[in-house]
Amino acid sequence: MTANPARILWGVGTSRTMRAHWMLAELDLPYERCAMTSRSGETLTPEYTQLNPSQKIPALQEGDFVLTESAAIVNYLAGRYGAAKHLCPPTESKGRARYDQWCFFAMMELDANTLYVIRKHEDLPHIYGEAPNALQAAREGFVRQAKAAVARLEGAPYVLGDAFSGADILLTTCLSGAIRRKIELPDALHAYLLRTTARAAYQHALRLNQRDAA
Ligand SMILES: N[C@@H](CCC(=O)N[C@@H](CS)C(=O)NCC(=O)O)C(=O)O
Repeated sequence: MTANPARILWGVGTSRTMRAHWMLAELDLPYERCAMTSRSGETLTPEYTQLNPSQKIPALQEGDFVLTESAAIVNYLAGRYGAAKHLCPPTESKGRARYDQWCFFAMMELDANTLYVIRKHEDLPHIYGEAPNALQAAREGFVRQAKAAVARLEGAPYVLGDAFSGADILLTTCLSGAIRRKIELPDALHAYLLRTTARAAYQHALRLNQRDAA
């Protein structure tokens, strides 16, 4: 892949930045990497705040167009450049509705409602406070919600069936985040992760998602 200054991905080092690097790798799109990391203060500069007023990574820039929110970036790239690779179903189809269902499920039930609650109260209590009850409920909530994915993945290799899609990028990054937090997952989800993380694009993105990637 050669660098293309017209496309820049801001951010490395987190499961959310990984989503964007992974989709870019699936699509073999050239881009420049701006390797800023979380909680380093780099997202707080006036220059970056102008780009992303929420002061978070990742952000994707294509010329004048700036897009934030990792799931929106994944879906934009898949929709705009991924038709031939079928990385997300066409809009207004039932397939797309099902795709959206899994994307929102991963982002809300797994990422926002449980993993991020754990992150806030386990890693950042000096900011968000100690909240052992919320922490315990979030850990149990993740396990309970993950059962919905098990029910789906016992009958199919990927969330949409036989084809890998952007929804698998979102789900995989949430499940990997849970494993890093020592949340026990059922065997069906470990088997799923073996399938998705064996992809060449995943391995490539994993390297590019590190600050010091060559
Ligand atoms: N909903 C956003 C969340 C982005 C987010 O929370 N990013 C974190 C890193 S994972 C961040 O940039 N935090 C501010 C900072 O680290 O300075 C997304 O999915 O892109």
